[in-house]
Amino acid sequence: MSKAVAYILLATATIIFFKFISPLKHEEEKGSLSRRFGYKILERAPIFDPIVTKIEREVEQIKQQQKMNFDNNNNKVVVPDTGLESTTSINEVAETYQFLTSGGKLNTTLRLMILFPLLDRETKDGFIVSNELESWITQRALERLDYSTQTELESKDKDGDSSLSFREYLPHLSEEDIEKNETTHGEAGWWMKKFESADSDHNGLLNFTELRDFLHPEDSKNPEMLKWMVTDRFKRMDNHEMDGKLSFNEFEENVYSTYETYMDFETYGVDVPKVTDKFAELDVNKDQFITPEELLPILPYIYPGELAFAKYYTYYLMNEADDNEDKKLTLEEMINHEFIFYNTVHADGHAESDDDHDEL
Ligand SMILES: *[C@@H]1O[C@H](CO)[C@@H](O)[C@H](O)[C@H]1NC(C)=O
Ligand SMILES: *[C@@H]1O[C@H](CO)[C@@H](O)[C@H](O)[C@H]1NC(C)=O
Ligand SMILES: *[C@@H]1O[C@H](CO)[C@@H](O)[C@H](O)[C@H]1NC(C)=O
Ligand SMILES: [Ca+2]
Ligand SMILES: [Ca+2]
Ligand SMILES: [Ca+2]
Repeated sequence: MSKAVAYILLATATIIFFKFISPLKHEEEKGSLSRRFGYKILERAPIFDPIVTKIEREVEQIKQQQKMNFDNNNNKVVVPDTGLESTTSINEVAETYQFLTSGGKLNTTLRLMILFPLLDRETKDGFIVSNELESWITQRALERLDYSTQTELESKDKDGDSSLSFREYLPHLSEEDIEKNETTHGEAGWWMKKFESADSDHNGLLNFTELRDFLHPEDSKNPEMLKWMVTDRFKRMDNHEMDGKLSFNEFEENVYSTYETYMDFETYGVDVPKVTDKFAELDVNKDQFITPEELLPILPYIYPGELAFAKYYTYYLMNEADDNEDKKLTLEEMINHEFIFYNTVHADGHAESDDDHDEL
């Protein structure tokens, strides 16, 4: 990779980040979205265009390389000249090139023209319906989960068995810490419990699938992992009694409003149960408390993960771009609303392991 290419990639990424973070001009007009919620979706939504993801990752690598050169050369800044060759073929860089305008920005109109037929798949009719959009965006979310899991695995798997032991994951913990088995948030015992919940075959190692659950509990299908997550959140919210269950007041104060916001969005406000009704419905054994198990049915609404946000992003895009309100997007409608497809502000691939989005 030449200096010029690296420079243009950096410049492009900067342009993407700053050019497209424009105010959400249209959302207020249609009424169903609060400004705050719109931003929240864009913060958590997957990146729509894989080429943007690719550029971001290349930029990340260049930065890493620069940092290494910086460190190795006693604070002398060195522009990398070979930094990407190991993981990025010249072809891929060249591919990126064809989509740049003469000003070196990504030509998003051209990109949408290229992507449109890839989305218009289930019935190739020149329209993108909600399902087609959702499956595309969900795929982007899955790729992102896999990428961050792979990155974490590669950086920590010292013995190369494609799994992580507890010590590989947290090498800084001392024997003493582990001995003490302190279970408050962030201490050895707390990590251990989380690790064990993710280790579904209990062999003391997290393979790729188990590690992904560990890193992204909200997106897990492992019931143990989900139960761990809810129990953990309850502990931190339910600080009066620590009984691990929610009373009606705790439910109303800490959970219901989040549920209501997402439900309101998903159903366009027509099907949002009242707090008393929802509490009664979830409290299956009628003891006037909600246990972590009883909360499982509404988890995607209170602790939405990447996959839930893929769905919300789909609704958002449909809502914003469907000018003639026929529940389908044409290429023209998408191009008219280009910026919302290139407006996500997520830092890719570096999700923190203790993934606290703190909705509650
Ligand atoms: C982007 O690409 C389209 C289609 O090739 C082209 O018509 C348009 O002029 C390009 N825009 C810019 C700013 O280069
Ligand atoms: C830590 O304590 C928990 C219960 O609080 C227990 O289940 C677990 O086995 C203990 N682990 C170790 C390594 O002592
Ligand atoms: C990881 O282990 C679990 C439990 O044994 C298994 O279901 C899963 O397929 C494994 N994943 C991979 C990538 O090997
Ligand atoms: Ca290992
Ligand atoms: Ca395992
Ligand atoms: Ca339409």
